[in-house]
Amino acid sequence: LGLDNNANNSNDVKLEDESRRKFFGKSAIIGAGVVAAPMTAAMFASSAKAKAKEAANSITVHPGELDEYYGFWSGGHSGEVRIMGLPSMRELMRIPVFNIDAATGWGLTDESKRIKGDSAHLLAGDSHHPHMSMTDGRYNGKYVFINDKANSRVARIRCDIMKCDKMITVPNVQAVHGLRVQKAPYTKYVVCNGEFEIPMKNDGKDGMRDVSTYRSLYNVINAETMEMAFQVMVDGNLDNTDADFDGKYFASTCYNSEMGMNLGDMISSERDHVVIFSLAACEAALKAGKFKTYNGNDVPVLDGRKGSALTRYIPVPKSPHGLNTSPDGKYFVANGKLSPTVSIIAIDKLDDVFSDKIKPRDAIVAEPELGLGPLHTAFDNRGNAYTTLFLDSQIAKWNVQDAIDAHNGKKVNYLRQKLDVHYQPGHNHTSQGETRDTDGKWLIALCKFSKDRFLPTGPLKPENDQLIDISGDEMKLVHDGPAFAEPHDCIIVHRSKLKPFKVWPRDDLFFAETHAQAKKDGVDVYTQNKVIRDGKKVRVYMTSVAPTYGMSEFTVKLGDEVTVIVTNLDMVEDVTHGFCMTNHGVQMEVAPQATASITFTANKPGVQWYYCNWFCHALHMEMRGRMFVEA
Ligand code: CUK
Ligand code: CUA
Repeated sequence: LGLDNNANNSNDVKLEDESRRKFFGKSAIIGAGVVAAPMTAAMFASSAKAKAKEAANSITVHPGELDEYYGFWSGGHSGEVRIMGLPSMRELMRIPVFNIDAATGWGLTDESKRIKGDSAHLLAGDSHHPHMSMTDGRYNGKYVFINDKANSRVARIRCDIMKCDKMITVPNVQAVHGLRVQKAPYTKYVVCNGEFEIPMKNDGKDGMRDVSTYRSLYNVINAETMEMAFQVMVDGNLDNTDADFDGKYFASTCYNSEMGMNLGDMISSERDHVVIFSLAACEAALKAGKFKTYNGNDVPVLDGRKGSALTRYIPVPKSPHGLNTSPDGKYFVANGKLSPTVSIIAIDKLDDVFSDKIKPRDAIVAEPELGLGPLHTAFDNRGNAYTTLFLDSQIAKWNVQDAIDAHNGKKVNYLRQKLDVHYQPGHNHTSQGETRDTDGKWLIALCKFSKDRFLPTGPLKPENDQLIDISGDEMKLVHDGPAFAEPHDCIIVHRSKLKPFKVWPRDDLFFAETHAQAKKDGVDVYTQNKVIRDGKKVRVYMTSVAPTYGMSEFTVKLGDEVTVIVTNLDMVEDVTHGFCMTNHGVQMEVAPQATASITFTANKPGVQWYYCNWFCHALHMEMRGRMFVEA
């Protein structure tokens, strides 16, 4: 969506109003194809500083105090997920998922490679949409799911340990984008969109240039086993998705119903659509065996193309983007992107759409005009919606019922306020806003550009995650938060929903396979320090108690495949040790009561020191030992 990357390419700090005017003067031209609304001076008249002072909600979290909310932020093409504290906006932790991480050893340790499975060799990823499992439309604190657009993967984070514990590569599709969870009665399924169209038989043989063989699939994953449940073939591609609060319907936006292969073709028709999926119809088709399989895997693929009983296609203005369910469970809101509108779909009309009593378009109860480039919408608990306007760099606050009344001819202004944000917001999210517990306190705008908002950091600049107080009648911008590439989406979860462990349970499944290997080797990891030779493979079991490893030296032969298994016996919260083998690119974290292992080839002769790389004790520097590598 980089429609205006070159505007205002200057390090000069300008008066906010002046630089905004320049910026919009240009973007109104570059954003051609969109109806340009003139920006009035009044729209820019706000003084952010004064507004922040009047804010009702305090963002101050004094030293020693804890935040009220956990935020789960996606990390975009950094491949990770971040945990934020709100309202302080302090970054509390990073959860490496689709990337590799030197501090924790994610992607390097045997445990993380097992979790990554068939994609363990991939070092990069692009995480977009973090969403927590729910029970009856409320966060249940169990899992956070996240997609990898770059490598068509979906991962799960266990919220008790705040680590990724499952990962799956979705077959038959390319680029898994929009992701949500089933909200009710509970998260049985994780749903996600296949974005890029590909031939169903994508084997590089004949026909890969024949677009008529290209398809996109809707992907339904069992949340507990993290295995594919089924897929649904659709017409057009798929972008973003969301679920209702009844456990009946899912909805996805499609921006390329043309199946165009270049920009011009993708935006050629005036309308694209929202696909509605009936879960009951899909499950019935699955039960009746009405599916096919492709590419040698056994994932059932249902046919949900136009005319099927599984889906309905609701025409909307071309190239919609975000899809958001209002927390009262009444509406799906499809965000216009190229159209200055959002399309409000009444969920209680969908039964009639499926039984063909009404036409798909008749489910749309309003299409309010909000501004330029609507991408995503969030909701409070007072019937208001907050839509990001990418091109206008604003949040439009509007009232859903008023928009419907206006659509029906009533003289009412549904727009409540437009707030400048800095700049180009993508996703936004309200506190608990995708659940029945939406509380109308905070709104986050994830701005794609920061430009002049922070000290300049060279040509590459951070993004800007802005915190907005929405508790009063007026939105108030209260905090600018620089963020490294690239939070797409976030959720804000009340801290009462989460009960993370303080130390690892010794029988945790995360390292169960490592413990099973130890058992086979006859080693008790909690009491023994032992070297097991198995041909050219050597397994080195050692304990750690600050500030020593249970083993201060071991010997291997040049070329041996060495696995070091460390079990941290420290019980004290936060006394994490590490293991680093110098000269081998080997590093990992071993938190209290955990077992962690890492495998490498001993390809350097002589003395190689290993040491603890997580600061643990006054004698942390002394926590080391020697590996003798015999040539
Ligand atoms: S997408 Cu990035 S701004 Cu992947 Cu949810 Cu809309
Ligand atoms: Cu153990 Cu540092």
